[in-house]
Amino acid sequence: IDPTFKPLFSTSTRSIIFGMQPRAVQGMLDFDHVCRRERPSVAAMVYPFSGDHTQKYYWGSKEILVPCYQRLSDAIKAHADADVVINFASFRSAYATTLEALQFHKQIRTIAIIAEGIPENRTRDLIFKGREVGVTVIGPATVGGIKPGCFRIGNTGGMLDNIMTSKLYRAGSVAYVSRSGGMSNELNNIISRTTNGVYEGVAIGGDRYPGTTFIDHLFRYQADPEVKMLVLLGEVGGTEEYDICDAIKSGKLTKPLVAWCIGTCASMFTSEVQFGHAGACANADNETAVAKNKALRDAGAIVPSSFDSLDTAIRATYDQLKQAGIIVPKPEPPVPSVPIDFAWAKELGLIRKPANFVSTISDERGEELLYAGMPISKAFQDDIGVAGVLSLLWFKRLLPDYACKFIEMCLMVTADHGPAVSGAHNTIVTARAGKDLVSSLCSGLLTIGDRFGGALDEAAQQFSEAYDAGLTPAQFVAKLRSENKLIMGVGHKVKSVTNPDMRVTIIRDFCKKTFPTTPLLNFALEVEKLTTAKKPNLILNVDGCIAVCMVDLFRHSGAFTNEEAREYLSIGTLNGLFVLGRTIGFVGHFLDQKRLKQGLYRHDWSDISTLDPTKFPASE
Ligand code: Q5B
Repeated sequence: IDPTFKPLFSTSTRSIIFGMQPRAVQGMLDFDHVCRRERPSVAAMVYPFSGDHTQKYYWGSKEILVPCYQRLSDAIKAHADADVVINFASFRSAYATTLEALQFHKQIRTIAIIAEGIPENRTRDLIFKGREVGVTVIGPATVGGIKPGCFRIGNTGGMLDNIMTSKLYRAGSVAYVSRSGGMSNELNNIISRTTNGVYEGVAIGGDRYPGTTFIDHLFRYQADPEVKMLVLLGEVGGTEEYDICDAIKSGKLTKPLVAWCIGTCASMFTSEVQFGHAGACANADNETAVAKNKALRDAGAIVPSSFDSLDTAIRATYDQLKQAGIIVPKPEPPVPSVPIDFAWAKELGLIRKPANFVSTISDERGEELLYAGMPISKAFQDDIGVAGVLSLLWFKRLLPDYACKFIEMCLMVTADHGPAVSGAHNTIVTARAGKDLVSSLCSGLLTIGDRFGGALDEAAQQFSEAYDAGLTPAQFVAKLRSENKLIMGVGHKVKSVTNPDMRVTIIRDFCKKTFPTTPLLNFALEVEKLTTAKKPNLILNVDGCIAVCMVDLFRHSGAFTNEEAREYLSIGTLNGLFVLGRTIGFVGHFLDQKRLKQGLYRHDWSDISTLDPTKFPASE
């Protein structure tokens, strides 16, 4: 037993994560939680492309803030208890960032480099410099490593369900080395099924020149009194395994070692095979998996006849150590509770929760945007136009062609009515006050109401109630007059019998021609005859005409039930047509004013009658 031995990782190990890797950080914190660590293993993150800030993560079911620094040096200085750097930098910048981390070798004992594809000369330089200053470099091209119950490097061990299944939340007695994350997961699984579990596992990385080699870690395990047996999962390529043979033969490695090098199938190929890892290719006979397995067996390692019997060999070795009293399994701790992310639990069908929002008109969650169930590509294939889209999003159904045409015409005729109307005027004044498009547009839109452009819904109500009640046009006019109410949808400031509104003519004639029937429009036109007889400007105006035609559409197109027709009138649908149409004009007025570089508008005094209240009291 080496009294100076200090494990690389413990329950208090803290790390600094280089790179924006929120999933890996959360994975480490989740691992900490199931290991019942007192403090998070992630002390800080470093991300050069944003200023210093904090990020929110889960700690169990609570939330915590993890600091994120722009500079690695700042993170290391601010977190003196962190002695591990997990470097997620890309293959382009991993060399430079690892060099920087190595400068802090008085504090940083371990650096894990995750990136694949770092040029070999650079890696060798890092290995040399790491050894010079006594820093353990794990990787590159690795997932890292894991010490159950203590510390997890990045994504090692996979998702939390895998961690739980392989019981990596508490320590066993078996330590392993492998090349990669996939091989490590395989060992986590095998060891958890055949022994009292993993004590520690490191994946040294798939490159030809790993920062630390199999033997470096096996020597660590040899020195660690808690490790009772060793497992090696090597592969074709490289000669690292021969160092292990030498160590066994020289008595430096005495703990039982179960070993297997994968890639024995390479001999079945007529030419040399490059397997998935950069280093997984035999450049000489002694680099083949077959040769290395034989050498390991000859040296005294326990080498099964094939990978398929690796588990049997591990189990047999473990059982012997147990029988000999070298391994005394500890009582199994209770399985820790695992908080599951809401989204994941929902996907698994484990939870349900009433939604706060219900939406039935569009859905962008799938591969393609849907408008009321219609894929956007179909909307274009079928050329449904803007009015078709409106009918899907407002009424959740595609209306017949004539109805879509009618809606499109409504948008066209209401698009603008010159700069003098109240809404356009306000848009223009707002634009000239230097405001932006949305503010200027809103200023105009907020002008829409009972008197200006917003009479459609009430007009539809008034006319349909009278018609449904069986009133004659004259009775309707008299009734509203007796109630001192204006007839909504009737009257115009400039249009009149002698100066007819072409917009109304267009809409009226189209509906009469194409709609199945237009009883409410007919009724409104009879009303118009009476009102214009009193005053020529009391015409059925654009609001009124669109409103009554829309009621005829709701009631007689066959696309709506009676109940739906009633509902659309009662919830205030029709003003939407004017709002939508006139938005086109208001945006136009905004752009016009900006193009003309019009300055701040100030109303002329001559156009304001300013009265002195002391001379002209309101009461007079
Ligand atoms: N009288 C539109 O009024 C206007 C009467 C009425 C019975 C009526 C007025 C009105 C109902 C609301 C409505 C939409 C304010 C209009 C639009 C879009 C626009 C705008 C644009 C565009 C016009 C004079 C006399 C009085 C009143 C009586 C008036 N309206 N009686 N029912 N509806 N209509 N709004 O000309 O006896 O003299 O006291 O409120 O449908 O906004 O182009 O500008 O595209 O942008 O100022 O087309 O009709 O008339 O209010 O001085 O009244 O007529 O009781 O009678 P005027 P007032 P008396 S379309």
